[in-house]
Amino acid sequence: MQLREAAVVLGVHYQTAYGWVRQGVLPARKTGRGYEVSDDDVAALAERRASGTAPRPQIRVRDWDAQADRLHAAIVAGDETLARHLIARLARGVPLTDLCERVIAPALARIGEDWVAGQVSIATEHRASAICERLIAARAHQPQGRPRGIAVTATPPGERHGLPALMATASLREDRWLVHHLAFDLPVAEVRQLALDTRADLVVLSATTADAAEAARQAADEIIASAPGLHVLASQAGDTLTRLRHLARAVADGAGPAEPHG
Ligand code: B12
Repeated sequence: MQLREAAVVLGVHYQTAYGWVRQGVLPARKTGRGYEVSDDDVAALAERRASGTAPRPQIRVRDWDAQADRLHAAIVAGDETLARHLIARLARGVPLTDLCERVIAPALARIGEDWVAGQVSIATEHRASAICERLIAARAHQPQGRPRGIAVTATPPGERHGLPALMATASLREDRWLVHHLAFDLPVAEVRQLALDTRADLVVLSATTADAAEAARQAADEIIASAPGLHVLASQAGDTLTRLRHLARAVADGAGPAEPHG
């Protein structure tokens, strides 16, 4: 249906529906006549609105770096309450994917630099990343309603950086995927079997280091060889959650990469 009709169905002004399209809340296809949206997506959004998980008004953050700086200071100090308040305030108007990508990941990257420079201890780094894990996990709810598809998230063997996989889970759930989050460092056969058992459409393997990216690529090849039809996305350096969602949607729309991405 056209976006104008969708706005009527959803009981909102056209500009509101248009805003949701811009923010990725309501998937749409640009046509010569404007935007076209699927009946299923409109129904799913109507259901989310009815169940109280409706999209919030978005706020424009002027200075993401300053937000990341504040979070960095809080997690280095181990001040979980302050970190929780910072994230809670932003989460009122910022999608979780943006919070992960633009605030939490940069704060963590800075901790990595601090650690290399000998300015923070390993214990401080662990405390900071554990705080971030709890902040994200508390918001990474499984949405209600018909999912876009089923995904399994994990890291390849040997990769103990679990936060990117958690962020992938949060971001895909925000995009209406049903996600089985397996955390980190799993044998490939286990990931593959769970994906088959849950009839998953997609396996996402997150990696932080170059070695782990290579392990993810190998794992992807292994899974695809033994379970044809299962799509696997393996992250590589510089990947983003926005790209992940884009690739995952291509899988859900049936135009997914036949080859492992990586
Ligand atoms: C926290 C942390 C840890 C924690 C992890 C805890 C946890 N629960 O995750 C612990 C303490 C376990 C750890 C261990 C180690 N770490 Co460490 N760690 C970090 C740190 C500070 C943050 C990692 C993080 O979460 N980053 C934020 C992530 C989310 O950002 P990102 O990688 O860009 O991910 C994005 C994309 O991948 C995307 N995404 C996610 N999934 C997917 C999937 C697909 C398909 C796509 C498209 C996109 C996508 O989403 C993310 C957000 O944008 C980094 C510093 C840094 N620069 O990141 C060092 C860092 C990664 N660690 C490093 C090192 C060296 C190690 C150790 C080897 C240290 C040691 N000597 O023991 C071990 C390795 C352990 C192992 N075998 O894996 C180095 C790696 C250097 C390198 N390039 O190889 C870094 C860069 C620190 C540094 N500056 O040197 N670490």
